[in-house]
Amino acid sequence: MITLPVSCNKDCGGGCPLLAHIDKDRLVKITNNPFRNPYQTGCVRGYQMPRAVYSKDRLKRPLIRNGPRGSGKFREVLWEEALDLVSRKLLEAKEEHGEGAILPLGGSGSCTGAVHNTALLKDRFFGLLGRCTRVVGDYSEHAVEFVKQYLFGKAHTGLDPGTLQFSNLIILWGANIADTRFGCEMLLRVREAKKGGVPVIVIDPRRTATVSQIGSQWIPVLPGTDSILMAAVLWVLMDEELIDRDSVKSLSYGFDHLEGYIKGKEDGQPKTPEWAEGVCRTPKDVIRRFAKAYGTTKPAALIPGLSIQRTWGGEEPSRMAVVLQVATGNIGARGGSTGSNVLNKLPYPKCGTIKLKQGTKGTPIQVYRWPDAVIEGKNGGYPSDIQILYFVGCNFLNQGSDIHKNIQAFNKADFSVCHDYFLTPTARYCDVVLPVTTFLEREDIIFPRSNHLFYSHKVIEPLYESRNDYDIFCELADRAGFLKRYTENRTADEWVAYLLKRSEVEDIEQFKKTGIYEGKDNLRTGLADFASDPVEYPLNTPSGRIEIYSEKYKETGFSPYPVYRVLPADNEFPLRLVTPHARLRIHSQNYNIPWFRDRQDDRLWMHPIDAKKRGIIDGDKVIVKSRQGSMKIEVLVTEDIMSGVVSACEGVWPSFDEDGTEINGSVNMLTSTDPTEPSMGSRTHSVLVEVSAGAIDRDGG
Ligand SMILES: Nc1nc2c(c(=O)[nH]1)N[C@H]1C(S)=C(S)[C@@H](COP(=O)(O)OP(=O)(O)OC[C@H]3O[C@@H](n4cnc5c(=O)[nH]c(N)nc54)[C@H](O)[C@@H]3O)O[C@H]1N2
Ligand SMILES: Nc1nc2c(c(=O)[nH]1)N[C@H]1C(S)=C(S)[C@@H](COP(=O)(O)OP(=O)(O)OC[C@H]3O[C@@H](n4cnc5c(=O)[nH]c(N)nc54)[C@H](O)[C@@H]3O)O[C@H]1N2
Ligand SMILES: [Mo]
Repeated sequence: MITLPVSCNKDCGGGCPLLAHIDKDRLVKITNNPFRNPYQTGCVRGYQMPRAVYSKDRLKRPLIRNGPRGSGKFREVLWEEALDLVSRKLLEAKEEHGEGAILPLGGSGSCTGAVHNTALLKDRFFGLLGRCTRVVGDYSEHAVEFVKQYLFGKAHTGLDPGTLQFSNLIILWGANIADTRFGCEMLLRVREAKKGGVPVIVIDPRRTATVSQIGSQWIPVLPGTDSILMAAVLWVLMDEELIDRDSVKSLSYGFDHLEGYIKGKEDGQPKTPEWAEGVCRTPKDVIRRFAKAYGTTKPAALIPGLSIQRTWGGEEPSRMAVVLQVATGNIGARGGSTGSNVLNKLPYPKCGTIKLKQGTKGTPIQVYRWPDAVIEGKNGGYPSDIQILYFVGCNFLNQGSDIHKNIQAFNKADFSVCHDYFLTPTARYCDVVLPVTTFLEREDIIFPRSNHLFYSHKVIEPLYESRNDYDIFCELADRAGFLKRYTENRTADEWVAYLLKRSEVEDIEQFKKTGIYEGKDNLRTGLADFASDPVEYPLNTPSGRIEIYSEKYKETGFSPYPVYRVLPADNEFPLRLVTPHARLRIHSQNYNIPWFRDRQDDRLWMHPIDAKKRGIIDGDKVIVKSRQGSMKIEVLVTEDIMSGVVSACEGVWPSFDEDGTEINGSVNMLTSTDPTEPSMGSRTHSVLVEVSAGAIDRDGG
């Protein structure tokens, strides 16, 4: 048995330091890396990765479709045939069709590596090829990244999780870190703080694993109404004179505008806890107690999840959370936070990645609207008529909002290609599917969400005929005549060696042996310099301070300071659906592997009051409908969710019965590609639905 350090090159944001155990060229298990610090633990998705690697469903050879789209009928072909076809189609599109005829999508499949990074490799290839439609934005954090530039300019807003040992209060606002991780240290750091007597508060429509595992306080809030709850917290802070006026004055610009709004000077409505309770359903006394504790306990780390901004109007809580940290004097303080995206990384140890050679030009489309851009094209006001869809490391048929629309987009395109290691719902609709390696079949340097680099060894040879994305793009670049520009004469392994040599890692052998390189300071707080001396270290905003009021933001057509904005109710669809991330999946990954599927709770959570009203009992199969579509799903009746809200995890692969009804509970049947504005980000947690017992399939009746 030999052991080698590895690290998940996956999109859950963990990137944990792990150890692969190999016996006779076979990967037998994965455990924690013994050289890690005690807070850096992996999770079941990493430990159980051998189940994905050796799954019987792994794609073995390239596939070319020979049945209707989506039928799953393909013939296995030799690499030469598949690559020649893909290359011919790309070059034809380039010559015969207009600018933007090719739409490259994806990148989250492997996204933490320096070389085997599906975002970087894809962009490098298509930048050199040309004729592509430029895509901007992302599904994860677009609204918060959008507002951040107005609030802070370019500053980093992350924190090193070790700084939580200095917090006296931790607020997880729509963040379910027991399941979604937010870096491999966050959970144990928060748990340790709680054990040491620090209160941890979770604000979520569901009583999540984070609440039960950490033993924290649960404050329920209706989804998409966080801006209301935040406004009421500000009202109490003002009313109780708990605003840190020094912090407000030295660090921010325009607080007075917001203060007028909170007090009701603009619209005659003071944003009191009584008012807030009517909309966000958090009890007024809870709001008051929470605000007082928050205003009197320093330092307080407000850690917002990304969920609060994947909502309609999600820009507002993303701005208001920062105001809360300014108002309570927690910006830049060790043990505090900026109140903004904690995944917005602080600088890494110096180490390069494979880079873009040439960017794609032209008017961009927003990724959230990709199917609309394909279906509507220039006639619909989009910049191009798209002929070719090219997916690398994503499952957007499933993960993009509105599956019906995504299928329509596939049917509109002339040709579609996918690189993956499974025949995902996206791959099933493609014309050509190219089998790729997993991270365990190649060397890479991994960037986790902390001041570390991890080394991830190749622990087994590529299975079957799978190839690295890098090598696939090399073949296509060769056929298109720009191989040297793509590779700069380096193989993938030579790239890893080249980047390491130029990195700050001095003892490369040691790094490969332990798998862990630690940067100099692991107790950094975003905006610490600025907060310590805002004159010496101003932000690059017009005022040099945090812009609570922004003239530039006003140009978007929305309020220059944060206000509450809530999706209007719809009587036909009275329930609010949230679609959180599943503990045992990374989005849609692992759904096809029985071990994970059997252990993942993929039921629709529903409160007993809502169930009773509809004659639904625990275990029933029900129909969930929205304006976009419908799906069938089993119900879990539970008090762990607020009444008026239902929840089902994203990432389930769809399957349809003879009538065309989706029967697995694949939530993007219900979501819409109408984005939140002005950022144009996703709003997958703002879905209005109705649930009916119409399809009840009860034993004996
Ligand atoms: N296991 C696992 N971990 C992951 C991922 C994964 O797929 N699986 N994906 C990774 C990626 S790419 C991302 S972007 C992040 C996503 O990170 P998040 O967006 O933070 O994760 P979610 O699970 O969508 O939501 C977190 C919690 O917010 C609650 N919530 C939903 N809507 C609202 C709301 O309007 N207000 C409040 N206060 N709470 C709300 C949900 O009930 C849920 O418990 O997770 C990363 N980590
Ligand atoms: N309703 C709803 N929908 C959502 C969300 C939500 O909260 N609710 N969350 C959204 C968010 S935040 C995100 S980030 C997106 C994610 O959406 P996707 O990016 O589509 O996520 P995955 O399902 O993880 O798809 C990644 C694919 O890449 C493949 N893969 C893994 N490694 C490699 C590799 O090295 N090379 C190649 N070529 N392929 C590889 C995997 O097998 C998998 O099929 O989903 C979004 N969709
Ligand atoms: Mo994401």
